[in-house]
Amino acid sequence: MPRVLVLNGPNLQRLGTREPAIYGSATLADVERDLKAAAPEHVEVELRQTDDEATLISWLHEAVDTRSPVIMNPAAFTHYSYALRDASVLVTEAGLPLIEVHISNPHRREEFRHTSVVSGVATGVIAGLGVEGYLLALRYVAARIGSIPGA
Ligand code: CA2
Repeated sequence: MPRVLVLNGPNLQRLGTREPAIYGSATLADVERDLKAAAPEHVEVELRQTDDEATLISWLHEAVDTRSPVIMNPAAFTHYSYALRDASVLVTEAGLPLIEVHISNPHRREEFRHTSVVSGVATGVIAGLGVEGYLLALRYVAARIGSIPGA
């Protein structure tokens, strides 16, 4: 069964516990539940979170090796991790979609958040639509999963 990896970067396990004006009140467990409920029967969704850059990179390598499309909120790594960007290129160059998701709109926030080193190599970017962005990304990926060789 094709599997979509939903990868989340540092501090996102705290979602729903503080800064609700920016990130809303849903937790990552809520996001996981909603994604699994929204996924078509033939599509598996696996949500993961890590605070560790190396682990996030290894999950992108795993996505390449297992032909898994990726939805990723790289959190603060977005703004400076060239290693994450390089690993993201491996995903998209393998012909797999990688959708970058941000719950908030980084462009409305501090200057340092205006740069994403991932966006330039992502398939697409969804930002500022709250946790619904994950669902929109899944809708996009699920609609195309049948035409991704090996997925
Ligand atoms: O808007 C997003 O989804 C971000 O990727 C979230 C990151 C931030 O560094 C990016 O600039 C934009 C922050 C994740 C921290 O998540 C928390 C959520 C709620 C409470 C505490 C942390």
